Amino acid sequence: MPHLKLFFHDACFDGTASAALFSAFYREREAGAVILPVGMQHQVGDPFAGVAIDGDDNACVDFRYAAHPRMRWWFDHHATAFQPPRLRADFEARAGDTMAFDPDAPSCAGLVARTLAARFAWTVPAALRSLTGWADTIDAAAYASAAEACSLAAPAQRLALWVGANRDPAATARYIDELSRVGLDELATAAWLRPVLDPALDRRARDREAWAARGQVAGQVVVFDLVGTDLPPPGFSAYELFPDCTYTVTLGRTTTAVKVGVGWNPWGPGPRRHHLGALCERHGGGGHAAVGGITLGADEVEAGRAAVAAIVDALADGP
Ligand SMILES: [Mn+2]
Repeated sequence: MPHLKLFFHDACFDGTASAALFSAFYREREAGAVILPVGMQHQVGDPFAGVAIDGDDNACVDFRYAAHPRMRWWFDHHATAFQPPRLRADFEARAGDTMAFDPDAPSCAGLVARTLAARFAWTVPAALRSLTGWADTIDAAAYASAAEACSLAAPAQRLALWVGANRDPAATARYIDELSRVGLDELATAAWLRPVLDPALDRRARDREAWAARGQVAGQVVVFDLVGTDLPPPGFSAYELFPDCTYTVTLGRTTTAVKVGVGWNPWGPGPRRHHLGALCERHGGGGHAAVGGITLGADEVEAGRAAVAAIVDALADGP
């Protein structure tokens, strides 16, 4: 039996959706193929260091390019896919029908489906057709409202929560395999997902109440100081809970770092008048126009609080 090693962006709805689509395609192409999904995480340095790219055939979806002669299939849409940038030359030289890169694609799942359809005349099975639309929406956060972004009503949104909460690689491999056969609606009813999904749903409801209680509104900014709690950053829930805010500033501490996060509310009342990455740069951080962050040492809570105060001041400034 030929073995395919399928590297994918782990703990990511789009990564697993891309892996499921590619699995469905590959099974049709190579009857009897055994597919071994391998979850990958971004890290400082080469994430493929020490990872064996040694399947009879090897594929990678929704994750950085590996300049390895045995990586035959590769699909990604991240602008940061080539690290260091000179790896792009290797891709340009090798990319044939089995590789595709499109940094403008809202999801990798969509890129996989489109590319395989165009080059191999592959038809996405009916049960998998809703996967690409949901991957586009979830990966690009293309929601009409904060409430929609935080909703867990749709099967895809509950499965995305499971994918983020699950820590068992064997369960993720089973998830990808079943998703590739039955699609989102049927998989979302699977009893074996409940031991991870139910606590994650409860936890989300509890965290939401705690964020609502802790958010401190300062003009058009809402601040979450989460140091000393076990709360994760509120993400889009901040904009659902505080719809009148234009920016959020979050301070949190993990075992290894104090982190400041700054975001702009895309569904909020005001335009973005500040470059949030540049604002964070003043305090040793960085980021993009609409989202920035600062990472400090785990014992630097006071420095983090000072940065939060300075950023709140800066955001209050201006028109
Ligand atoms: Mn993606």
